[in-house]
Amino acid sequence: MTYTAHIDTFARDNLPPQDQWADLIFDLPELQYPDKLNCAVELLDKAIDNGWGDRVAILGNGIQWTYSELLEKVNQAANVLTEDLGLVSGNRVLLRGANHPMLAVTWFAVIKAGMIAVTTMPLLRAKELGEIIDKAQVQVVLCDSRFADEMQKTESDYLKQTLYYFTDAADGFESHMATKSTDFAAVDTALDDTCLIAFTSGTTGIPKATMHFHRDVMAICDTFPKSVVKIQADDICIGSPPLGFTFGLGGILLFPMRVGGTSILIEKYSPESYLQTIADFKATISWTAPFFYRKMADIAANYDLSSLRKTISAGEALPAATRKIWKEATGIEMIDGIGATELLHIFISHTEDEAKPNATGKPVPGYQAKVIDENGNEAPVGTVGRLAAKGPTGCRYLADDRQTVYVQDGWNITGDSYLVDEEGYFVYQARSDDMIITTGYNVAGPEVEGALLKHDSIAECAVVGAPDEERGTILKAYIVLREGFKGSDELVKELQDFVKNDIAPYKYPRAIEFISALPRTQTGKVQRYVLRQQAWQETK
Ligand code: 3UK
Repeated sequence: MTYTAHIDTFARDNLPPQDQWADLIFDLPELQYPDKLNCAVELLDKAIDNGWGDRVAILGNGIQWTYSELLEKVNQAANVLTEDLGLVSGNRVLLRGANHPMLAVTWFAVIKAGMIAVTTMPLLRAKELGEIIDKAQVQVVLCDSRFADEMQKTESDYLKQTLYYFTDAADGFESHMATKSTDFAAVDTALDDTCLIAFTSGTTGIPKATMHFHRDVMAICDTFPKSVVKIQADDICIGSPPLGFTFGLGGILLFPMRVGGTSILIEKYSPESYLQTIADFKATISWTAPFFYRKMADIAANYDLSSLRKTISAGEALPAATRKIWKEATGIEMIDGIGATELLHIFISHTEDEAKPNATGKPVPGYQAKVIDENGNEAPVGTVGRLAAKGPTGCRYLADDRQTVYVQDGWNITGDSYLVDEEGYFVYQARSDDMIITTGYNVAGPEVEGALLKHDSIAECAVVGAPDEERGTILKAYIVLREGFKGSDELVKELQDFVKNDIAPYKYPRAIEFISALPRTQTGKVQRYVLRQQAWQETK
């Protein structure tokens, strides 16, 4: 660690000590990057050098920009940051907005200017925004004016200025941009200068900020999407996750841009509008969460999805039943992959040919993974333990004691319980905190959910441990029914018998409650702790 382009050294000063990092592996030829590397230049300026200037880079919300057009806007925005806002390399700029081509402009501008993009979820409230700004010591916010309310309520001593886009006000971001040159000389950052601070969607405590280098951004573009998805120059990517969630950032924006493809950025989708957008823009690769595919499977037949060739599911485990109905509805074998904010993107997955129901797959080329027991030793085949992974990207929390919880012995410990089967596939069990101990057995809620989801009546469900006077803890299923079904004692009995027929009988849910929707995080994950709390309160 010698060269840095950062004038403001905050990020470098707050990296965890290097002996607390995960081991980094760069043995693939495609992961050899020069010491000076700016990922915005690699993804945008180099696209023009590659002759892709006239190809469509970004579509959506009534906009269609070629790579050349996008570059000009990015350069203008970068000039605003340095000339009008007086920012210098290494400063942090928080980006707040819905998925939209303009959000991509701000992302590239900040990074091209050697600053650090702090990406956020659009639904965050003032309190959460304040915590993020304090933690990353953010100087400037670029905000979609439609999300101004909570921004204006946000307090922090670090924040110097907020600039809004999509506003008629004379000092809006676009009016600044309009006065600027369409040329901008990128800052020559080091490959290990931080360019992105992404907050985890953790449910408790102060949010954790993960720091990612220019090299990390390139590494995720050059591994999973190339070797597993096999993304190509004519691919058009669609996805629902916000760009504030690295699943969306990579899949919808960075991966297509790495190969000269097209990104569709639209702010909000229903299952219907997502399918319609695939048809309208002839999208070829889709990135979203398992429950969203499940909802779409029911209505997919009504849309022309002939352009679609790859569908990627991540964020939560993909139940076998969802894989099956999606394939029946579209003919496409789903690609499941586990990723994490700490590792930036997906590190275990499989190609369509290698798909195996209920298995996440094998380490993505460039990554290594294993399952370990309580002592940190590799667990025998078929034995549940903790997932450990490493590769070209890895966890670096900004000034956070929890670094030594996530990284142990050079491995990233994701907090997931997994097993490796006889064929070397990694099979997800549960978040380690969500394993349920009932009458002496260890049960993974998702296995029971997987059994329930095979029943026609169920739209989605979650299984948690609930208190029981006699048995200590029992399994309780919270179930959302498909349209046309009604909860009843008979259906409860039918579902319980259905599960007992599919998996070991002790895993059946002794309690079942029908609810209208599952509580979810903004990244689409079921909030099992909310249901757990609910179950405990109900029995009090
Ligand atoms: C869970 C999965 C089973 C798992 C993410 C793709 O989800 C992402 O990042 P987060 O930091 O959460 C990480 C945790 O989510 N998970 C994700 N994918 C799967 N569990 N099967 C899966 N396929 O508990 C993991 O530890 O929000 C996903 C790309 C980038 C991401 N940041």
